[in-house]
Amino acid sequence: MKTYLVTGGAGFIGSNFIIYILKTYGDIQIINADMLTYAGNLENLKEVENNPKHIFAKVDICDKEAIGKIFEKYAIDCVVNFAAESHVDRSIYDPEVFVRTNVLGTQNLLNVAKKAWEKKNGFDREKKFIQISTDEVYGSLGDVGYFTENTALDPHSPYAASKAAADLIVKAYYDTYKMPVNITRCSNNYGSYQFPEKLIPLIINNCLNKKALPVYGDGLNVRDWLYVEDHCRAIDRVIRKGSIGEVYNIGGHNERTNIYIVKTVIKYISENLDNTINEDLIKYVEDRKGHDRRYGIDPSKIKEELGWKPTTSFEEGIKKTIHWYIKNKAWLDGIASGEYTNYFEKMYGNL
Ligand code: NAD
Ligand code: TDX
Repeated sequence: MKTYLVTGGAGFIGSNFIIYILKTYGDIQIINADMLTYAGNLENLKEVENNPKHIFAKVDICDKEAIGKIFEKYAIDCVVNFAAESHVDRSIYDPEVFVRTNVLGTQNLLNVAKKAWEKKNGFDREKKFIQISTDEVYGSLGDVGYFTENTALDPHSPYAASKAAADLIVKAYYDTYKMPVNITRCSNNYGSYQFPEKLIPLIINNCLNKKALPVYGDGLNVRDWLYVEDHCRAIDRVIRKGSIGEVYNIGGHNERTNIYIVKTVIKYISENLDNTINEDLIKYVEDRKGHDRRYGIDPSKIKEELGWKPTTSFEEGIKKTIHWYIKNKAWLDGIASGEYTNYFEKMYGNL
């Protein structure tokens, strides 16, 4: 039996990852350390709530003592660090917590893992620290070209800068101590359990509630979209086969403009649920400060070296996703109250 410490496992990608791992393997138990910020939700883990191989601990990754206790109690084989403040717009309003969690939290996890794993003659090669990072650390692309693992880091938002700083600390633990690490940098994810502050679930939620659909700037910024289960399979591949110290970009060449995404959601909902929903709901609003124009991942390395490729096309994934939110409207309604209402009003005013 292997034991993974998954941080941020009550968030969007972390919960999908835990469900994927427990469904796929019988010999892995997961300690899920999540502080349950506004973005953490144990409802995301209903599918595995009675599974004894999922052990939840309400823990802040910055808390040395609490993380230390987890390592004392369990023989952790692998840390998968999803825990983060993850929303660019929130980082523009309030960067401080991004530095605290994303930078200092990652450093704390590295340090506790190092103490537990380091032996006299170095590290046990079976142990691994996986840092879940993002394509945003590379900055923004023009109309051509892609981010490779060798692209220089050039983050723009406070969120992206905090993730880039964390990546560099992880790299330093490899360069200095030869700690067994990998960094993964994935493009925009979409799928079930994504918090409705992010573009796709926000647009779906607003369509379902017949509210205006905010599109920043000219709507022509491009993001490279990956279905969350494909991301989870890629991380699994990196844990099992990734060469120590390496960075792996993850993406599936699914670049779309934001306005294309918004129109796709409207069309699906109009054809399948409510034909009164139409493009009149679109509202162009003030652009995001420092808005990156285009992201595009070159996934050649993970494809060639680890044999991973995405299995869900964008057309299939977006349909599955919209359908999931329609079926799970109660989950959305549960979130879209309280803190979310205040956030929405602060961000979008009276749309
Ligand atoms: P999310 O915001 O949905 O979830 C983050 C989780 O971390 C939440 O459950 C939250 O409670 C927890 N958390 C926050 N601060 C914590 C702390 N101090 N201690 C313990 N737990 C804490 O985020 P997500 O979209 O699932 O992203 C997960 C990771 O993947 C992040 O590191 C993010 O940078 C990265 N990533 C996300 C995307 C994307 O498109 N969503 C793409 C690439 C990389
Ligand atoms: O209301 C909106 N209107 C709009 O036009 C929102 C919320 C977003 N947008 C635009 C901004 C972006 O160009 O849509 C695009 C996607 O925005 P987000 O969903 O906020 O994602 P992004 O900023 O691209 O960052 C995401 O991908 C990389 C995740 O939030 C990060 O955690 C991840 O690292």
